[in-house]
Amino acid sequence: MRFTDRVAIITGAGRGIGEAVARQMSAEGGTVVIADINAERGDATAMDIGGSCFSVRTDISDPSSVAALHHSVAERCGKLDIVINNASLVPYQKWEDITFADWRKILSVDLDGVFLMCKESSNMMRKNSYGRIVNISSNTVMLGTPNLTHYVAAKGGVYAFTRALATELGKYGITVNNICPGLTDTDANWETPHHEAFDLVEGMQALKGRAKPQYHVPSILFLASEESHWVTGSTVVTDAGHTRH
Ligand code: 4PL
Repeated sequence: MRFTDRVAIITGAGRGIGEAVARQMSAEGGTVVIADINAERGDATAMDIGGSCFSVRTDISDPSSVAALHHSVAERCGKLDIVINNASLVPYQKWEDITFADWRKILSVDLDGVFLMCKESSNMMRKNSYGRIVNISSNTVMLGTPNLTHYVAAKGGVYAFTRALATELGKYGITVNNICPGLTDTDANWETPHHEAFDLVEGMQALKGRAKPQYHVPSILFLASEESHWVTGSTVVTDAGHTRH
């Protein structure tokens, strides 16, 4: 099994794409730590996955919460091999309505959160000269999708940061890559009008159908596994050819 003896933190894994990754990584032998701001949802998902999976309530935009997460992983697991930076807020706001406070809120979770996680995680991974960081960006970075200016700015930051961090961490045996999913059938998208774009987006995809969270899992787990040892600073676009990146 690909993840035997590996310890992974997956942010936002209480549901959606993160949950799908947590389930498969766990099935392949990994010790999965669900870091979700919604403790009830994180606990319920961890309980359902069972085995060595557990959940730590985490606000990735809060430095002390991210530090506490890493302390408990160090205590309970003794090391850290893999981080999937999946958690994000998915807003839907017209440009005309966005205030600076809205902008700051999205940037603090979707970009600052990835910085804080990478900072703590890379310090832990360095101790074993091994690490896999997989950041979840979005194909909206290429598309400039409407009603998402703050989100696109944050995800574009994640995309560019991935390349720069790969440069910094290569010498420690840590790879840093990112995934750009397209529009996906998740609760987060059903909670906003984004789901109204499913048919329009399907029309633009080279492959037909509506993305389920599980469709992104093989690409994410490849980048999280030892098999991707010669890949860093790279991007895999899992959007059925919507952008043909
Ligand atoms: C194509 O990541 O990739 C809407 C909302 N449309 O969050 C996304 C597309 C959304 C996307 C996304």
